[in-house]
Amino acid sequence: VTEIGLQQAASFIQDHDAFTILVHVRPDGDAVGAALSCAHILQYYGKPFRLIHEAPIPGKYQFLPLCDRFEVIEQNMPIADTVIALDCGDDRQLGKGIESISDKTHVLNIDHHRTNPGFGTHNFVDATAAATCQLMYRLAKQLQIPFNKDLATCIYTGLLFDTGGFRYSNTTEEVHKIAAEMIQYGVEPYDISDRILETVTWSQVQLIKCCLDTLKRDATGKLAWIAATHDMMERTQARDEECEGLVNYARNLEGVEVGVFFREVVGGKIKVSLRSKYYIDVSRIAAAFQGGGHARAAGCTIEGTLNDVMTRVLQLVQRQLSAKD
Ligand SMILES: [Mn+2]
Repeated sequence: VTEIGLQQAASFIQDHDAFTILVHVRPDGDAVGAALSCAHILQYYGKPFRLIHEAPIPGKYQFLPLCDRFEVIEQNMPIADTVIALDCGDDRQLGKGIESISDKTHVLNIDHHRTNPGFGTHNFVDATAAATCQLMYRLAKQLQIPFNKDLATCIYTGLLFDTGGFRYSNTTEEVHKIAAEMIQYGVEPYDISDRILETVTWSQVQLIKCCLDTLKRDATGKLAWIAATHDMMERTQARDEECEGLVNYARNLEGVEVGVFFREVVGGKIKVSLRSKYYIDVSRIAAAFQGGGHARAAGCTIEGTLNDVMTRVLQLVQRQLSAKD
């Protein structure tokens, strides 16, 4: 694994000519914000770029400047010479995007997941960053890109999203300082929070109603979980990304240390989201099931039935919890 610093990441952009920008599957505010920040940087240099994804970007991010440049390619991803992969904890997170990478592709991996194995040819990974957009900010500064409202809006969106509206444990002085600077460039904090964090769709609320019926906690009260079945997704017509935040109904319960969300996905698999409050490193639990993430927010996808996967994951979490008693 070649770890590179900020200066070398900047050189990577200066030294290459045409870029393909990739983000993780089911992109979130940080992934889309980072991709579009990157697009703005390349645009400033007049360097051609493509934003490629296997599925359409969720509607709530469409207001972000340059989001219309995303191309949906479901089949035959074009092989790229130079890729910038953003906010991808590992190369499986690239989904079909991985098909655009050959042995000859130069890959700059910019990320902040502590479980990132360094899958790029160049890896600019800083797990102390709250968001990949925080790294994009540093990169833009290093490259002396003049900030404007568009670039600032993309960076601010990533910071806002990955800190849960400046509330999570990754909210630092640097995060607030960058956010304040972005506001100086014209970012409208209320407009972005309303779009990204506050607005819920009707189908999302119908799904929340169903899922709340599944909310349970263990005898210690330190572990709680919630689930969404195929049937619930179908009945409510909710899209995948509308499951975002459901894990917090488990996590936010008073006395709970670890909250878990289970969702049936296609192919007999269960997607698991883990959140913790103070002392359990959920990225380790996710890693035990070939997943990854951060200390307080992680995830994995496990083969098996809902009940089977629940038992396996909850047992492991309980073991971690009792080891800390
Ligand atoms: Mn992120």
